[in-house]
Amino acid sequence: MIRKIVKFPDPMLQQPGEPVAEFDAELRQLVADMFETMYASQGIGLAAQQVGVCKRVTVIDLSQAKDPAQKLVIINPEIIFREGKQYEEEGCLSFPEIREKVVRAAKVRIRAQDENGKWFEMDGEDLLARAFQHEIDHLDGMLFIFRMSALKRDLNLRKIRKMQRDGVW
Ligand code: GNR
Ligand code: NI
Repeated sequence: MIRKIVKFPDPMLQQPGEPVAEFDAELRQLVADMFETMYASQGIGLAAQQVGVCKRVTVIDLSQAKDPAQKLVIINPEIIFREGKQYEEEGCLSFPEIREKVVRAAKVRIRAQDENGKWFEMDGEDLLARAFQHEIDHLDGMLFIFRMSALKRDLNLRKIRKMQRDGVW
């Protein structure tokens, strides 16, 4: 089932997610719905808060459904290693129309659980590292607009306010 994507400034987006303790049917349904919702919106990642669920669950698929081997379910993640810097453009499904460059680590290693509760570690660089950091930020209640320079943040906040006035946000 496709779920509705929560948009900024819904307070849900700035609330840290609760760690997942039960790897049950409800969790598997959430994960399935998150993939379906992400694909329907042409995203490469999605965090549970973006569908109104305050849990530390995220899905990533850089192939956008073209390669099943690239589907990642990442639960209760932490970044255990980071290296280097990259400064590239990001978007966020909770900020339609907004794209901006954000500073991130170039490489990260994460430790996380899969949908069965099994712990794994995974390295990512470039776009995958960016997706890991963007999604884990969501799980901590942190949004990419607060990673921009103050100038870019204010410009984008003003753009959002205008879209809200025009009824297109
Ligand atoms: O679809 C998305 N694209 C993207 C591009 C660069 C870095 C991160 C992302 S994630 C984003 C979808 C989203 O909002 N995930 O939370
Ligand atoms: Ni996002």
